[in-house]
Amino acid sequence: MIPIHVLHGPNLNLLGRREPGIYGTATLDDIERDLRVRAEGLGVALTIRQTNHEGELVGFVQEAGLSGAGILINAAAYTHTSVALRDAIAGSGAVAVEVHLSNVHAREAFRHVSLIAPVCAGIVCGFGPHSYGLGLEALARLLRNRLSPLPSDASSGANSQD
Ligand code: CA2
Repeated sequence: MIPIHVLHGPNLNLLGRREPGIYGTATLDDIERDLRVRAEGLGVALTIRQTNHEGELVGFVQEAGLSGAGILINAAAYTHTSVALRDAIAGSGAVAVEVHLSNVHAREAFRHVSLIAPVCAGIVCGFGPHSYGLGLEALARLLRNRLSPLPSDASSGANSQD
């Protein structure tokens, strides 16, 4: 099984209960259910965590790195503010994929900047809860390819198996 830690940042515990106009009606439990079904098909072992605290999120990233897991992260507001989180991802050695429910680039200018994007393998945003599923599939593929690269990938350094 491929280990992946799904990390949700601040206020995402309110998902589905407030601001449905922006973030939809799905709750974190709904997202977890969908991810667990997908994970089974992908051969992924999931650990899922949410916190409202920056330091705790940094700790979750460190734990994922130390355990050799990949990271699927919606850092919420810390995406745009946290150098500590960026340093944690960079230092963890983990392959990370950034996800967002909303299309952050279609929103306020301060959401256009992600401090963690440069240390993530890729970003999925704008597809609501489906962003997580897409991110999980992409991350699982990257990690599987890392564990057993196709011969054609050996010299190219490419991530894709397509
Ligand atoms: O679109 C996303 O997934 C965001 O990461 C959500 C963050 C926001 O700061 C990012 O710019 C984009 C906000 C999460 C707050 O979630 C709430 C859910 C329901 C009610 C209130 C907040």
